[in-house]
Amino acid sequence: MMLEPFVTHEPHAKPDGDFLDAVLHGLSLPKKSLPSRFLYDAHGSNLFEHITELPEYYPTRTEIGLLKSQAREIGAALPSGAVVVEFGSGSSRKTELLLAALDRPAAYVPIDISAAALYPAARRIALSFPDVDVYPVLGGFHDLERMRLPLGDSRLVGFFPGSTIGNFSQRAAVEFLLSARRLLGPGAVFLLGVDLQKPLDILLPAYNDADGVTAAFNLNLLARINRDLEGTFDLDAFEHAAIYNERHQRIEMHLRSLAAQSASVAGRTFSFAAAETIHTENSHKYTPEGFERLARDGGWEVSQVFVDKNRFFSVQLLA
Ligand code: AVI
Repeated sequence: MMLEPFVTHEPHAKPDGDFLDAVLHGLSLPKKSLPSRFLYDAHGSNLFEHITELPEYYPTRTEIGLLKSQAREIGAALPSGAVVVEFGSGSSRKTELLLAALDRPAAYVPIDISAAALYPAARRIALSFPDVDVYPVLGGFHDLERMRLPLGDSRLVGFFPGSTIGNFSQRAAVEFLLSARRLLGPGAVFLLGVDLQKPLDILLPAYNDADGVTAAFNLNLLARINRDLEGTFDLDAFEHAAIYNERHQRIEMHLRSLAAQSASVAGRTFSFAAAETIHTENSHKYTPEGFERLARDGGWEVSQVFVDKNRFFSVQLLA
């Protein structure tokens, strides 16, 4: 049953102002960088959906394969009558697999910052699982601290698939895990998708596909600045670059300037040297031990790990 969305917190302030402030700040840094969350406007979100279907992009199909092939084991590790709380639920594409694996799930609480993604997905889940009460919550990761879930002592199962945690800095990941712990309560468990370290001949093409979809996804950030912030970026004068940073064990996406040039944003001019980059995203790749340490710093213990046969991707159960 689809229930009235409940508002648990004051919605977060002015998204457009956030974008302008973040761009002016990020382009003023000695090493220019922009927060990766701004990659996901409507066009960027469509491009990301396209990325998840590319042959080179192994994470989505590997995680879906895992949720399908190990559904019995995952279901057995989770409480019956669970209330599933999904963070950044988006299109809720993997939720059906989890709900089907659970014994009599009671409710589903998708949390997402985009109303356009949240409500249709919540409605779809409510139609597919008529015995599950669906309570959509509009909000982003920054709102978690102020959210309350009036769900009594239900058996809460947090769900955060997709290895989106890999896009957070170490510090942001710990803060997110602590917020999730506080929101879900001490008796909850948390199921997360976590991408693992692997050879570079698999990793690099996943972020630099032959069709150039990831390049378009990255360059769309400049198009968005041009459109929304009176930007004057020449999109042909920048290229997509994805590199592996050994020290930080992460893929980094950058936009590399092909020449010395300048561009302005809302009337402020920024100069770029030839080959200078704007760092646009990190995607951390974990070892099982590295993720265990991160989980512990965030107030959780790893209780079970599900991996595919190639050990490319993991679904981690925290308690
Ligand atoms: C959303 N996130 C888990 C993706 C990743 O793999 O880090 C974002 C992405 N960026 C480029 N391709 C995919």
